Amino acid sequence: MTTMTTVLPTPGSTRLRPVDARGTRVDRGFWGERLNVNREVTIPHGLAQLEASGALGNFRHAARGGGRYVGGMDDAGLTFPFLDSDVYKWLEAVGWELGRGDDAKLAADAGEVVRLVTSAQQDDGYLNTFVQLSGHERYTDLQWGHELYCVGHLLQAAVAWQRALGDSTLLVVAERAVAHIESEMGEGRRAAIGGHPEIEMALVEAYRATGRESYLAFARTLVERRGRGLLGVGRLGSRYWQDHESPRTATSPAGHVVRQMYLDCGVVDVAVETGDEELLQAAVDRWNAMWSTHTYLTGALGSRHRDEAFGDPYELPPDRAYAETCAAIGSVMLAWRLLLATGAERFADAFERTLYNAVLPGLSLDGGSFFYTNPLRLRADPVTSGVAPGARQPWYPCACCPPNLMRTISTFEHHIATVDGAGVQLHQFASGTIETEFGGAPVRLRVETDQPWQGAVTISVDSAPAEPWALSVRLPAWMRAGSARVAGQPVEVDAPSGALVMERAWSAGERVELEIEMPARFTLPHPAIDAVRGCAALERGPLVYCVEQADLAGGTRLEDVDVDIGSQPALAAASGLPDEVQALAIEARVRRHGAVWKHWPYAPTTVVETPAGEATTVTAIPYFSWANREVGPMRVWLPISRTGKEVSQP
Ligand code: FUB
Ligand code: ZN
Repeated sequence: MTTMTTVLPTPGSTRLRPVDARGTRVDRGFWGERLNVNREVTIPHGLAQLEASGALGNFRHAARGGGRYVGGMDDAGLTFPFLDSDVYKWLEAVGWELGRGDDAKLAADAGEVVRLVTSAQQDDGYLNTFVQLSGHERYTDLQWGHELYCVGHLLQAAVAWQRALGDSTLLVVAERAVAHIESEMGEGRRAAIGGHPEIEMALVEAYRATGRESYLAFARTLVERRGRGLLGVGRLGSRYWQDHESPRTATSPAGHVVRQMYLDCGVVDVAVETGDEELLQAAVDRWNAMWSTHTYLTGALGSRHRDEAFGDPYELPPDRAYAETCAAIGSVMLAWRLLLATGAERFADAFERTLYNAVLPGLSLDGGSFFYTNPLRLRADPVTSGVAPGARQPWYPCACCPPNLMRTISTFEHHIATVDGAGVQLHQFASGTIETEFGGAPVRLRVETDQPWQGAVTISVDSAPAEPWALSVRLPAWMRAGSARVAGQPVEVDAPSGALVMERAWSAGERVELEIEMPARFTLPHPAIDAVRGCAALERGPLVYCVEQADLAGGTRLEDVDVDIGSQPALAAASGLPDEVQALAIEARVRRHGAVWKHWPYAPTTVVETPAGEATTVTAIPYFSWANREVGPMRVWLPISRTGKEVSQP
């Protein structure tokens, strides 16, 4: 059996190698529950929605050779030509899920969908139901048409089925579709690229899965062709699709966030497989610029609704955050690749922050509804659109995010541990087992933890090679202090070092007991993030917290609450949320400013006292769990209590 994992670099091309996810089982604790909900609720829900949305019907029509393409329609009446990709992402999730464990019903349902996809393919290998049904010319709208994007997702689903199940049915379909694209715009043919990157990383993975060199060469060509203006400026400018500058030289992220993230995944994949250090460094430089000036506290990306794009550096308004769920998913995909390529744990830190606080909020706790955008503040009585509603929706006309969540959660186990020439590295904390090998001998680790709620992580070595090897455990960037014992003996823990590396001849039965202190902490924003100046956010461990109207006493308005950052928040219970959800109680003040500003929301600096307000305690909940009760105002960034003068009208 091939190694089951999403990203499988050629041996020697990256610093770290993923372990075979067949040997990793997270079956309890926080992530065990998330995986379970995804499998039992979200994925079956996805199939029903693919049917209801018409995405599956499009394949049926295409198989019959005619019918109307059904493609969403947003507020502006736009049809989305990429509904095929919703089906492929769902299939990818199912492929990985079936690799995790049999499910006869799911296998039968998915088998039907695979047959449907197969039957829609045209004799010459072309496959895109939008083009087939709408009568558009093939490959004439590369800017917006998503033909390459959809085939990219098909390829990724196909690789999942091949790696997880040894089933190549989809791979045959996908390879025929790729061959068709290659015949049109492959090496030495029409110099063209797709408006939405995706196929680049899929081609590299297909190369890794099949050994076909032409896929890697084509991926590289697509990367090298970018930045030459081949797509034109369109209605949003060439930065929108990262065609303004070569990915080899661009030092900052630009344009549509998901496009940039997917492109950079392909860039890193091409770079490591071709040993192109310059190209890899360019991706790292862009990532550094992105992380230091374009990233929300939650790890979310994208502050412009109009073009779903990065804003200017530090343009990170909480209420106007676009923060698309797919952008966060693209970010964790990129972080994983950069971790493998460089071995730097800061990418695992980014993965953790983004996964908990920007990906997971996209899904309701019950697994049946989704956010497309993930703002860090919801005002009272907001005017929202279909894409940015205040409450999660069961599906969207543009449904890129829901099945993307499904495949991301299904592959959580792929991203926990790696191996290298020195030993095994544990990057993410989740209760379960990891089986891999080192130096030809089996290694079996058992992890027990109540992360993200408690700081204890116990790793038991069940089996290990006789020779010394290094077990490395990430020390999270949020960690300030902690302690550890190895085989009962205390060892020094240097939090800023990023990892606790323990090299020894491990014996079965020995344990690492890591205790990470997890006090709640207030976090301040960079002064240039003007929209949240004078505010603080609350974090604990890997989680970002927020205050939701549902937790305020009757009559208290969220915008009247400010917080005392000198106080130490205490653990508290969250009412109306699952018992496991750990809330925090914060010392706060409620100041009713309302009437003072009634006629004009500005005032001279010279007048009147700050309302003293009333001291109170407010409950904060993990941001990922917001909007699971009645929908109401929410904010991550809370005004800091100040004494002294405040402006008000005489
Ligand atoms: O264009 C395909 C997907 O739809 C993008 O990645 C998302 O941003 C949404 O626009
Ligand atoms: Zn999306």
